[in-house]
Amino acid sequence: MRPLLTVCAWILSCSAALAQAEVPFDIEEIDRFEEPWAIEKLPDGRLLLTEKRGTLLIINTDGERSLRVSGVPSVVYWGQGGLGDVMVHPDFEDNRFVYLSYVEAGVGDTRGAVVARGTLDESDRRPALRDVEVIWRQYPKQVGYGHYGHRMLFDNDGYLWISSGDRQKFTPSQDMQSNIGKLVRLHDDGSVPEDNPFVDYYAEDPFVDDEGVYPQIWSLGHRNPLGMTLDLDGRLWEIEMGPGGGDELNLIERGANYGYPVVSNGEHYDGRPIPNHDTRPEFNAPALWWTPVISPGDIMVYGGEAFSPWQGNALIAGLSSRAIVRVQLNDDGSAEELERFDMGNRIRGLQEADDGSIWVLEDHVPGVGGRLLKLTPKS
Ligand SMILES: [Ca+2]
Ligand SMILES: [Ca+2]
Repeated sequence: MRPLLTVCAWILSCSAALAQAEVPFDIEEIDRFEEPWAIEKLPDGRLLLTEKRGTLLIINTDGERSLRVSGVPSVVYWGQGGLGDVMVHPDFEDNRFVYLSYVEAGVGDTRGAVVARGTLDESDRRPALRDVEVIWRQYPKQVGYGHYGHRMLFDNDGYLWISSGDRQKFTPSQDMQSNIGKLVRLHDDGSVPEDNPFVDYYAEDPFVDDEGVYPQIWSLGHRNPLGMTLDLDGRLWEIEMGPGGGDELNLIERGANYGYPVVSNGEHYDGRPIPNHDTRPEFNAPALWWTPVISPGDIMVYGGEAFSPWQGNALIAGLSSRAIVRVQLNDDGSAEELERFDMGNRIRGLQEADDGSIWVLEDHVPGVGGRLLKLTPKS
């Protein structure tokens, strides 16, 4: 028979675990969607929302009926691909620029992520994207339907950042003649900044023609980067899905190599080992990594007042972990997980609202679809 004291200790630890899972926010369901992938705030507080099959919606944040935007390019919807991220230009109020990432077909059985820019026209009753132009493409296109990455960000200097996943092909992440498995840094029209780290990479090599994609590259050795964010000091952080184990949070440095597929703190899905980061110090190690995985789908840094203890912390959307993970980002480039809120469903997107409340996107709730939620401090 189990001694009484042990049972009590067991019950106490159970209740402690439950208390930890208690969330400090109220959750309001705003609306339901089909496979929503990304949310972005418009300057007036409304939201843009993408659905993976190829729908762009404008959401009135009081939960009133949303408007479908016409003029969205057709997308390849299969596997992990479809319509992906949405982002507005920092000067959106003047230029009305909206950026979309999505998957397009190539020759034969190939495909790849692209980023397109258009202008949002709301002069009519029905909103439309006009003058849509592809300004960036993953190169080269690949067979398969996974690891597009294709998150976007504008930094405080107005540069456009795109995360480009490894397309489940491993070695392109280390190949400088491919922009796969990289973070790229561009001007807002897709042109390459002259001061990018690898602009002169092949300058001395007579066998490499100079029209490659390598000048776009800012950092390499990434796997499937599904989120980028600036912290309150303007530093760029990125999260990426590891293989079997080894999800990563990385502080991004100019020209750095993050090691994949040479090193990873996870292993191949079939169990074959991948050397860990500490065996190869020439590669940048993650600031924080997870085994078992959290499956990070998005990241944001919180800057608001509503959840003031979270100011400066990163919030990470967890897919398989069905959680929001709160992480402290330290001045020395390290990071630590502070707590984890069990949300019960796959979290795909996070966006801070003007009042400091937080928009949360669940991409698949069984029997329901996807949901847009709003988190506000517990009343
Ligand atoms: Ca790595
Ligand atoms: Ca390993």
